[in-house]
Amino acid sequence: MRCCLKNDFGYTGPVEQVSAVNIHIDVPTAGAHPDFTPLTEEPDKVRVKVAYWYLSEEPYPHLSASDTFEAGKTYTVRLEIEGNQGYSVDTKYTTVSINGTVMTAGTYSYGNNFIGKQKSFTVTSVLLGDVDGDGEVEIRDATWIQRKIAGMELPFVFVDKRADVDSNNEITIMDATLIQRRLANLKTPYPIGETV
Ligand SMILES: [Ca+2]
Ligand SMILES: [Ca+2]
Repeated sequence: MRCCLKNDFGYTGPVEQVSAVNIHIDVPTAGAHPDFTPLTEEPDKVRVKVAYWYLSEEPYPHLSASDTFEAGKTYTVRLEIEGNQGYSVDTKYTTVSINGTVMTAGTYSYGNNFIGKQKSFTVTSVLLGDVDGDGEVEIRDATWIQRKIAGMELPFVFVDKRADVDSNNEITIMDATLIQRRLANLKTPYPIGETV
């Protein structure tokens, strides 16, 4: 849809109303740093910035890029979405999704070609190697990784953080092997069976 709005940059040509903005931001996990560089699927149309991250409890301290998330705490990110030249965003006609979920709430600010959205995340701790999340590390957990790699359906939500035993951000056969080694009482350099 095109109209002739004047946007914030003094641009008076045709302006396309952006109907959907899809944002991807790293979900906070214990020990990880806040993501200050969210990605958008519409980089030609909009820019997305993190205004700030804060801990959602008094006195609501802001986080810096070097801070790490703690398990059991809730954190909130505030995002700013602005249209590039020739494009406009508005809460009236722009749908904002974060990590695939449409944000029906969380609008904290809006204006001429500007939307502010916030989203809270609670950081949960996990037992490293407990792939199925039943509270124990067993040989079955190694099997689940093998099945996952083989592309098979699993009867639970696969959480990478539980299964990525060597923390290389990939789920590989090595992660399954490390669990097997640990269960055979062989030493591994990773805290398998511990809360991370
Ligand atoms: Ca398990
Ligand atoms: Ca891994």
